[in-house]
Amino acid sequence: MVERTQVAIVGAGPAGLLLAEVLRREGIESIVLERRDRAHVEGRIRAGVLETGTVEMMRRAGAAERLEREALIHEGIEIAVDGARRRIDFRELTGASVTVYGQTEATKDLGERRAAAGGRTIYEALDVVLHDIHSKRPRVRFLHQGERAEIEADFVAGCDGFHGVCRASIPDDRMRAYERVYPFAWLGVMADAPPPAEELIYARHDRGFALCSMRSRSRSRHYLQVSPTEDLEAWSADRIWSEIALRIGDPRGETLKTGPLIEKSLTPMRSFVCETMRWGRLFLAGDAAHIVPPTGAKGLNLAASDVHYLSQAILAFYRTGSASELDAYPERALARIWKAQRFSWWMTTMLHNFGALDAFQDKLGRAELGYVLSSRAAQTALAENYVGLPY
Ligand code: FAS
Ligand code: PHB
Repeated sequence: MVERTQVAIVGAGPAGLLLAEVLRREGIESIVLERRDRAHVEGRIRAGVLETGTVEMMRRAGAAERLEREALIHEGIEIAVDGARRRIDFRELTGASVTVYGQTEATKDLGERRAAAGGRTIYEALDVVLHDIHSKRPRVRFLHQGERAEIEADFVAGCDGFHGVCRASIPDDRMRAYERVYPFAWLGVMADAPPPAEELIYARHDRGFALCSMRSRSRSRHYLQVSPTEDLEAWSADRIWSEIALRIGDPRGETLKTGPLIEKSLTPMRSFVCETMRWGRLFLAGDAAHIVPPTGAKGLNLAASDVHYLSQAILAFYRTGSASELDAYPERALARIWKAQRFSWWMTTMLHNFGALDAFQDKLGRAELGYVLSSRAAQTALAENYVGLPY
């Protein structure tokens, strides 16, 4: 059975659903194909900090109502160095703030919005394969409930994340990609415990990096720098809590409130950019094209800015018949992607311990942090990038 639509979107993560809903509200049809079931997609724990631009994109998708009611607005962050805490005042330095709201919740809101509006999302769409991607009628074949099916469209949006099929459908010798892998990972936990401070705490310590973040005033999200091959079983709840307390400068655990852990995971740290964001009528957006280490809180926000540029280009094509904005999409998106890559690499190298792995880099990171905490100009640069550079 062949179904016809304007845009076939592969992946129902934040990039795919945001694109689908922004386009739908502008009268552009799409079908979203997602390999996993809806509960799995909406249950994944990932990012938690939204730039102003991402909140605006959620509004353009008509999915910001709950976010506007429940999200926390943060006007700064704290940085702890060997236990001493300093605040970076975003409001004072840039006039802007960030929004703390779980990616899980944002994905749920987008999924509900799309279902309520009758938008077509096919979950558990397996074996997705792209065909005729250089023709005017690209097709996507897949298996659904044991049946072979096919979608014919004008364009295919590859929003299927780092391990998806869309980027993999670009021949290696035609793809320009850049990568850096970091010699550490993040042990992340979600806990039913109030956060230790009103705002996020980024900590640099001889024992390694730590981050105290949150999803609400009663639910915390914490991260610890560990080795990429760390055995999570070796980390009991007590060990995790005492290590966080040590690294944020609260060795006796006076400010860190503990509670039951509801999730524990290991996140590898890499920087990756595929500059070939367009291959015929295939356009990549989000993690399908780029990965940032989460230290700069840019992953989800870059997916949103890609969707901003791609939706504009697709709208211009249907409104004017001109493909010029589609041709310009990779360059426009990459200009912002590389700036966010630089910021994420900078935050990562400044706040993580390279130890004996790269002692010189370790010294540089400490010197960089010392400079940031002593210079208003450097704090303004950090704040400008953290709240989000303009689209
Ligand atoms: P996603 O990966 O979210 O979504 C892609 C979707 O495509 C998935 O639903 C997948 O099932 C589907 N898919 C894949 N292959 C398919 C196929 N063949 N056919 C059909 N569907 C397919 N960012 C932060 O700022 N802070 C964090 O703490 C943070 N933690 C993270 C932890 C992890 C483990 C990961 C992977 C990322 C994390 N990120 C974090 C970054 C994260 O927020 C991503 O940038 C964001 O999820 C990107 O969204 P999408 O591009 O939609 O990709
Ligand atoms: C999170 O809340 O999950 C989070 C916040 C800031 C980061 C990374 C992760 O830099």
